Amino acid sequence: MRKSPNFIVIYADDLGFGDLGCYGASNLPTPNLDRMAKEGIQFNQTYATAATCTPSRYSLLTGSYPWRNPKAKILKGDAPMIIDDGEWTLPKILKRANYKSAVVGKWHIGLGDGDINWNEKISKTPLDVGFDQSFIMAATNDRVPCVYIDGREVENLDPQDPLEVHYGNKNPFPEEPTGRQNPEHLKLMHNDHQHFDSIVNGVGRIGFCKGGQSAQWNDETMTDTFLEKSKQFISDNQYNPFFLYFALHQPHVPRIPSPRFRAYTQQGPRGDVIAELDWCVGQLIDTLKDLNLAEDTLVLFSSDNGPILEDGYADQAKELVGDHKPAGPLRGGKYSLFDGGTRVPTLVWGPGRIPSMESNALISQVDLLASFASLAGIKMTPNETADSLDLSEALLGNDLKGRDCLVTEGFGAKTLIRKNHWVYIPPYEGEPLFGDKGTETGNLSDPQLYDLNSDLGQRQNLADANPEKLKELASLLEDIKANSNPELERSASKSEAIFS
Ligand code: NG6
Ligand code: CA
Repeated sequence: MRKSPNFIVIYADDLGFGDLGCYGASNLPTPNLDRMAKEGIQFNQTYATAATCTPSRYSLLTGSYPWRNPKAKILKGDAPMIIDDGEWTLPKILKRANYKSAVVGKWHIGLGDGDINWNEKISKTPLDVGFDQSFIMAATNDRVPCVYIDGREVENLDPQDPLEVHYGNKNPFPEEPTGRQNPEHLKLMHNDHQHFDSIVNGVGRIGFCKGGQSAQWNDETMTDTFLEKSKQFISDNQYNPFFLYFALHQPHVPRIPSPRFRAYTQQGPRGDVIAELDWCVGQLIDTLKDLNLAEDTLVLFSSDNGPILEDGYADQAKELVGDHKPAGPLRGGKYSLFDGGTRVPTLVWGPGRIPSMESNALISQVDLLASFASLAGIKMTPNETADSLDLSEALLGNDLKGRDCLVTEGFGAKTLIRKNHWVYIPPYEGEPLFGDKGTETGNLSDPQLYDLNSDLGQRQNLADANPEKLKELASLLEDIKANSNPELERSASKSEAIFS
């Protein structure tokens, strides 16, 4: 077994804490992920930093909380790159130990540095923030452009049919069909007023596009495409250390599985794409085994934010969900300040290195940067790690405690703090429900305090009953936001002790 493992992060999109068999889902077949959980560590207290995608992904890669960067909010498909040149990223750090890195799948952290010309080389891509290879979709699968970007270029683009992309209220391509004006072209109907712009593959997307026909992705083969690219990268790098960030699109909308998984579950497209995701993970694990890399690789599976049933398309997710609880016992989901927004299924697998167990260590995805660096034997200074703590011992199953506290955010960078088993949500204006999607936002004009030990579902607000705790957490949150992170100082003195 090699001392420093390869790292693979498999990142699902909008998968909830209750969406896998190993976390209690009873009528969704997720045998591969359940096996990973059984053979490795199932973490019950791991958090994405945000209840939406861009900010969580930004933190995972940079080791920095998203609310420190005002640009880290849900991005349009043509938004500029939000990682600055001077920022550390996981692939940049791992380069110090000669890791080769690739991103395959959903990016959504911005591209280019202003107006993108999709027909030329793109100036800022994952290749500019440390990745050696990149095969991505720009944003989400419900947003234009609906093309793959290989390195700096749109794949399969015909120069005779240039691709144009536009976001805004006014459609600059009135001759092209839209979901709003041409619903007869749709094979999947939108049910809000955002997912009805340009039609690609019979699905209305957010944003307008024109041209680039030959480059358009096929939603049904997207998983196979990403899987093939990942397998190729692993195989090409089997003799050197590597980091693969495999960012899958399931179960984000539009949920269009390969025909092999159509009607595979009782839960309609949302269940089917989760089954497809599970299959894909199984294929990746098989690849590692076939190449004899299983013992040299640490695979971490997680999700970027909590679940949502309906998010823009009439795909029967609500009607068919039955008894299944996508967020498990947690309150809220995607967009929410409650735990269902950010507490996500998290598995770590690595035969020979990772024991078979469950862990309640408190971990934030922001910690992956410092933890992977540490596992790769890379020494970092505290200012390089920003908010990221070295929780490598927790990832290996040796430290069962993890952090004391972490900050997460709901929709719109509204921050909250968890310390040990206490959660404090500051007073926030806004609707109690997110649009007509049914998710509870957690907004309340009064402060909220919950004790997760006695009240996992966050139903009993103890703010009035425990003013001291409330004050303690409120001031800790302010401290961290003002940049003095007490935990980081603690971990810095710990690492000095280790390295001196
Ligand atoms: C929202 C979209 C949603 C999804 C989300 C991003 C509407 C009403 N909602 O604005 O469908 O695309 O952005 O999801 O359009 S995320 O997982 O990438 O954060
Ligand atoms: Ca997401």
